[in-house]
Amino acid sequence: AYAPTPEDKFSFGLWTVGWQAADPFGVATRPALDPVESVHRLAELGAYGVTFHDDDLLATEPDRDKAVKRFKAALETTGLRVPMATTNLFTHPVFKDGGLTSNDRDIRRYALTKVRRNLDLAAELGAQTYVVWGGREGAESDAAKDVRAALARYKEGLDLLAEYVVAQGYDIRFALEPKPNEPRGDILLPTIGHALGFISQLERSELFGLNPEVGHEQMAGLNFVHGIAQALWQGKLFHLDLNGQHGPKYDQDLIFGHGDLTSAFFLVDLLEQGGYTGPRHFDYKPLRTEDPDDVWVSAAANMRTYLILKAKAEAFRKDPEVADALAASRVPDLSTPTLAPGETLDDLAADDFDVEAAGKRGYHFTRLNQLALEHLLGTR
Ligand code: 3MF
Ligand code: MG
Ligand code: MG
Ligand code: MG
Repeated sequence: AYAPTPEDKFSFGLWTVGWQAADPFGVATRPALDPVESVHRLAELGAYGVTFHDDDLLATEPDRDKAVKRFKAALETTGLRVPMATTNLFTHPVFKDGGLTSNDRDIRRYALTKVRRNLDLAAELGAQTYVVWGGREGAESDAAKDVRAALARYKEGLDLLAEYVVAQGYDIRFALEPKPNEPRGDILLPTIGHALGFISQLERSELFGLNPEVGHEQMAGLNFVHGIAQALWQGKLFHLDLNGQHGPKYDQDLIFGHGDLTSAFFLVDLLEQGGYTGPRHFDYKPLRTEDPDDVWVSAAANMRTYLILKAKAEAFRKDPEVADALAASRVPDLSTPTLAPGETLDDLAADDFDVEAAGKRGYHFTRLNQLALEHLLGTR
């Protein structure tokens, strides 16, 4: 049981299993990993897809053409798909003040060219989602960045890239990935809400959605399940980054479920019954303490945890006592429109409503939440 298959649509970034674990205080603890090995190992573990930044392909082969050729051959042999690709606009010193929103115009022009080159490869490999994480688009000082101008340049860049995708006839949509901070003191588009608001300003807003990451919202103290629900409701959940985080602190990128487990349970419940059909993509980091073999133990753990939570969520939804508790809490009633067809606000004035009595009614949410916890803990 809980053995992943490609039908589960699990995917991993090359940069996740390939992370060498250098951090701000220490050097790498693991050797560079050949992307070809990652493709083979992920396929053996039952994954469906692999995703990459342009530069991830160069981890062990500096010649881009050769690296792409070897990567394609590995995809061919294993049948692994590339559902998503993205651009590294954060590692090289040239991007220290951002890519699409750097104060330096030459750098903004170079960033656009770098994205375009990898968009061509993404299209060739059949990726339908192109993620934009603006990790260096931000500032440490409010004097250093004209945020309104930066947003205008962000829009200019994304409008140009969308225009390019349409002109080329690519079947690609963009997914913006919000993050509040790290590596910049403050990053533009810090949360799901900011990103949704920004998308409404883009010329081809229908081509833009989100790639929310569990840990990024939790770093901002926000409820990830609520954020995902709103993205789904607005038709903007194009992709997502699953991982784990323990509250507001540095970006931990723990294995999925190894952070806030209750939130992970309700997230899987929402994804499985909320109409999300895209990849279940993991953006995590194998712990710095782990050796090269442990890396694959950690990759497998992400998928296994997801499948266990999926089974738990299904059991929760099928439990007659849960159905009873949901009804007692009037959860299903929220789906009933507040006015009946044909009614107007005027009709409400005629309601015979006892405010005092209604104010005394309890919602019994404690019983409902305890039932959820007991399913999660395995006692039901
Ligand atoms: C950083 C991230 C990024 C993005 C990636 C695009 C390096 O916190 O989450 O990972 O996910 O650039 O998918
Ligand atoms: Mg991240
Ligand atoms: Mg993270
Ligand atoms: Mg991410």
